[in-house]
Amino acid sequence: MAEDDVTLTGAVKPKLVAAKQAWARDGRLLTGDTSGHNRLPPGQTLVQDWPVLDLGVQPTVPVAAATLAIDGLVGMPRTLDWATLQAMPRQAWVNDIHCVTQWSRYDNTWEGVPLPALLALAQPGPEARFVAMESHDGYTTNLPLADLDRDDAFLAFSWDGKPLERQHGGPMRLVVPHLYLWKSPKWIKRLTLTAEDRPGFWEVRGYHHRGDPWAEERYG
Ligand SMILES: Nc1nc2c(c(=O)[nH]1)N[C@H]1C(S)=C(S)[C@@H](COP(=O)(O)O)O[C@H]1N2
Ligand SMILES: [Mo]
Repeated sequence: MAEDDVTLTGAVKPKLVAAKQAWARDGRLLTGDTSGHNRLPPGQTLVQDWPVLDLGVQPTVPVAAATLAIDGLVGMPRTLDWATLQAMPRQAWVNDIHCVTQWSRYDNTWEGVPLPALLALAQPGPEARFVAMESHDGYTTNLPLADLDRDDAFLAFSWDGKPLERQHGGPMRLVVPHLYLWKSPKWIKRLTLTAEDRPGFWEVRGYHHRGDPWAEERYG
């Protein structure tokens, strides 16, 4: 096995996928209360631990394979390798995260590189309005470019002062804290800028294209 081979552990959990698809069909967890400016978004429950949520397949990504491609409607397509990413100016963040399966976790401390700095390296074209994101486990999700090109969205390498654990997307994942956490791909490998929105894994199964937790954009 070459040092840059990605290995996959586990199998996709069909029951989990079917259950979450049924939630979307039935509109579960919706409260109709989108007025508040509370720290806890409507319908959410605060947790102290950090649950692990994914399709059931966890890739092991050696740093030799930990590259981030930025392509599509860009002036300069890039494949940024680990050394290049580590050499970029780093920042720290403290934020709250919100999973559509109802849990929220406060005061997470992270280190990484802000997404505007990464996107700028590829020179997004004027027609680029959306981003299709792809991970090593085959997971995909989509967002308007404006939701990634903001200073609170970042590529994370560490959590709570330690390298990001594999189960949470290590060695690197995106974190987009103003939206539900399914918009924060673990084991990220590619960002493709597009003119049209391209729904990802959960979006084709009834989940929202944007996912603002305060507006309860769970489904649709
Ligand atoms: N690559 C990948 N990223 C993913 C997922 C996944 O299955 N694969 N699941 C998403 C969902 S639904 C959630 S809630 C968060 C969970 O992140 P955590 O396991 O670190 O809590 O990851 C998101 N990013
Ligand atoms: Mo989730």
